[in-house]
Amino acid sequence: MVKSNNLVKKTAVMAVTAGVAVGLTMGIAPVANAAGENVVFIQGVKGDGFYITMECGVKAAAKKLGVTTSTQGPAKFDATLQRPILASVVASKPDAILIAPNDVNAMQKPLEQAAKSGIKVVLVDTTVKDPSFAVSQIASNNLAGGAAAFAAVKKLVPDGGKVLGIGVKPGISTTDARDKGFQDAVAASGGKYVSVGQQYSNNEPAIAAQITTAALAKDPDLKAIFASNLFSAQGAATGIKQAGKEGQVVVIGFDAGPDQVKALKAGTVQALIAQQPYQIGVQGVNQAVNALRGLPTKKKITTGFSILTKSNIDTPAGKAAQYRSTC
Ligand code: T6T
Repeated sequence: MVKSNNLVKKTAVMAVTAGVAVGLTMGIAPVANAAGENVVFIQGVKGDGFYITMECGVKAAAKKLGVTTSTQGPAKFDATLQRPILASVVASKPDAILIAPNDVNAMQKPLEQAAKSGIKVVLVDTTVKDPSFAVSQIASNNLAGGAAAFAAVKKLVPDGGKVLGIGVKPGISTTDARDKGFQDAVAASGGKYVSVGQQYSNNEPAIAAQITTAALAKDPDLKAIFASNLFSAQGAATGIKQAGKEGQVVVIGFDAGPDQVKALKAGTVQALIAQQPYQIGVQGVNQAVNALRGLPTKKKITTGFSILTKSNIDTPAGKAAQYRSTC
């Protein structure tokens, strides 16, 4: 059922929309349509440079479109913590929710119910098993990102050898896809590269560091590590340092937070795959607002990524790709 306040706003907006052809052709709701809709952004986890940067994009787009926003996030990347946040946001009856679901299964029903209650739901970054209830999904091509990580390993370790994957935990659509993209590419190398496993940090840098030191003790001839998100990569870099293997084992990390950029510049990490969280936030708000204002929406939007190395990190493009710690 559509909420009544939503209907009132929508009707007011539609009356204005009729005369605003430019916004319609561009597919973005113009500010003249502003009805002060309320959009809530629920992050995957608080204090993560990726979601902080996304929040900056959300705020910028909201300002442009005359929409009010607020942001919340669980203290850990954990559906048992994200579900109650979603429940209280739904109870506050916003017009739209942008959310990075913590788990493909556990967040399915509550999000379906939110959409059924009339709230426009936009999935940003992560998704769920059946996202058909969502207005739009905006994310990187994570499978391709994992394959790109392997391409970087191939370039830096041309003779092949043992490689390790460090992910977050099974059930997260993004990191699962990156891990698969990487491991599938390793398997397709015809034995030149051999995976010594796919392990999980639970988004804890300390666990990723332990995994790294233990893996190096077990396989001293390990050639490369792919850490598929910010905190796993941060921990992998720490583990490499603790083992005194800086520059001897190639580390490819997903994401480009300040700490990871530091590790790249220091030579502990050799390449970073930077996503476009700011753009994901902007597009997320655009899609939510379009849905609320009766304008066309896109079911799926794929944002890009770039590979950062020591040689391009200080170029204007390299600088622009880095994540923010504040807006
Ligand atoms: O890599 C991002 C995000 O894309 C992923 O879904 C979860 O981890 C991050 O937020 C980085 O910490």
